[in-house]
Amino acid sequence: MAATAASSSVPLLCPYPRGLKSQGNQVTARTVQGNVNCRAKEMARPRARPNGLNSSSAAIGRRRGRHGHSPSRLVLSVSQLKATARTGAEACEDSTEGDDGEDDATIQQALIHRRQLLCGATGTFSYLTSAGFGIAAPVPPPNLSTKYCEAIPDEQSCENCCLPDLLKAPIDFKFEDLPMRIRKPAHILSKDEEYVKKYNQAYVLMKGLDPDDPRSFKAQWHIHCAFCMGAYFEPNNPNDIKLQYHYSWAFAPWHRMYLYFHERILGDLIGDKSFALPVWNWDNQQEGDGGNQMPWMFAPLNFGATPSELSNAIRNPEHFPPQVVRLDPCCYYEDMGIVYDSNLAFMHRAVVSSVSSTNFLGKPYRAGQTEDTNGPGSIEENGHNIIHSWTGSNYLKIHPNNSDMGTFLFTAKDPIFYSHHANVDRLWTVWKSLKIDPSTRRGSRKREDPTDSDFLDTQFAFYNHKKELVNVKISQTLHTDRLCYKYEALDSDQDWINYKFKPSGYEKPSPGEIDKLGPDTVLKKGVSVSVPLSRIEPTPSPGDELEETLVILGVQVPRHSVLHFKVYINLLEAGVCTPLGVENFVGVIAHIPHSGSHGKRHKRKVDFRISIGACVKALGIERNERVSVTFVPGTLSEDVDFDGVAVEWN
Ligand SMILES: [Cu+2]
Repeated sequence: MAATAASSSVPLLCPYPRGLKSQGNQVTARTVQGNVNCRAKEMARPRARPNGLNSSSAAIGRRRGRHGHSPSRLVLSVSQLKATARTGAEACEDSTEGDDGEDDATIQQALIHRRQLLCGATGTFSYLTSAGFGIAAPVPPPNLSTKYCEAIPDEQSCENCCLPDLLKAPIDFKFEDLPMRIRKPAHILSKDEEYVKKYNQAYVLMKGLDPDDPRSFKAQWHIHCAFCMGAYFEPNNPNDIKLQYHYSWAFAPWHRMYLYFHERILGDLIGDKSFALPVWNWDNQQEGDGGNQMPWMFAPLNFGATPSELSNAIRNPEHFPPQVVRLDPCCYYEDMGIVYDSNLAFMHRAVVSSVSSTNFLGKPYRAGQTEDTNGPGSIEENGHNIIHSWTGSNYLKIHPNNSDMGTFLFTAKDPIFYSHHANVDRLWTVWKSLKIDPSTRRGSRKREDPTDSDFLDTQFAFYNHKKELVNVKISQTLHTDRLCYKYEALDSDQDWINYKFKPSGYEKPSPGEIDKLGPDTVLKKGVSVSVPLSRIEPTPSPGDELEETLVILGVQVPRHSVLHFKVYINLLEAGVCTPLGVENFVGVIAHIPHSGSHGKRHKRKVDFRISIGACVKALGIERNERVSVTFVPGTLSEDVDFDGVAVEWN
């Protein structure tokens, strides 16, 4: 059944596209215009690594050997522990790096942390298995030298996503002294002529910059392309691992800082330090408000700008305003009441029903980890992915798979991307502010960012508005007020936060019916498939404070095509047009195509996670040992196998 995408799974590796100068091992990135012929020729890459960006990960990487396993992984020196033990609670003015000044207590904390990892203590055992090895470290920042970047072998364009290399040493990020910038809804700002003209002018100037300038629009979209498509090698790692900031806990903080620097560059170009990006709050279902439509400011004509620099030719014309966003990817409901209601139910499950950081932000991403061993959180897997696909065009053969917005490679070429991601970033702040906990039995668990030092000390690199290369630690990204921006409070959030699910009207399946289910584990377009799920609680604790998670094991996600399915508990009758507002609905899984995979295999095996505690509580089946799980596939270009289902308490 893999025939559909067979042509795109050919290991096409681009030679240096026209427009790139090869100088021995040095490759200088220059503009690549239009389509470039790709040939199946492997690109030469230097084996040498840049020096010492993160000595601890280098040392650990060496010990781990080629496959990431080594009996000596239990042995950590004190200096390595120091390097991985920072807790990241840094002051605004003091964002300096280094190992000095850390006391024994911190080291002790790291020792305890490591011991927990190795012993599988409650809540951290999944880290061990998800990383694929026992000892890890924070992901070091990329070295943006073109020597350590590889062209992306896209079938159509052979796009080179490498960023301009200004041969500058990175500086550490420091919080800036800026006015507090308020990011407001795009549909409201679309009526503000002064704002739209200013925003448009910022893109006129950005698009006018030389592509070798890291502030240029091309360089800006290449940032996303580089770190979603695997252009850069992880520094100090001998295993040819590519950096990937999607599918894990790195997703939200990396995109936050991507937007932060993008916004600062736009503001600097128009001389306005108070400039703030607009927020496309597609979660807003208030009828007639326009929040859940493509905002008008991104249309081709705007207040005399022809064409507007905020527009983009490659979008789905069937979704232009006044068409409303549809977050259920499986059914085209005729009744608009069901569309709005399903959108609210979807948002509730994605943001409110996910309580643990693992389920909301994603699984850990540590040094030496490949994209195959991590897992996305609901912040990425749900509205984020659905809106990407919904916005992109599915009409252009040369840009298939809902390009530009719906494909990893081209998505940031559309200015609407940054406004969409501002909403994703906003939802992270809303999630952290929520006091209600519908998912655990006790109902009092707080929503918190991970406190693991591998999360806090992971670093990213971006160019700032002065063309300086800046390394940022995740610990510096966690509070928007420290970054001098915030989001306007929106009433429409309450509609989905306080959403009440309704009974389906169907009888729950009997134990006998559940026992007869399975063993079919293939997702076929438009065909529901039900499997039994054994809910074994952890002992001795009865799981009162733990979040119950459905893990869909080993889903063989086709890299190059769209995959959408929705999931229901104890509702064997669930079908393509079963609304999301029934209390049996637990979540949606959506995948964005990932064209160009450096000749890797065509499918990526992923464990997906969905919080089911709130649904189980509402259905009153907390004590049932077996329940049914029904998968309802929507868009699928081919059949998708998965290994099975399991419950995890985290
Ligand atoms: Cu992204």
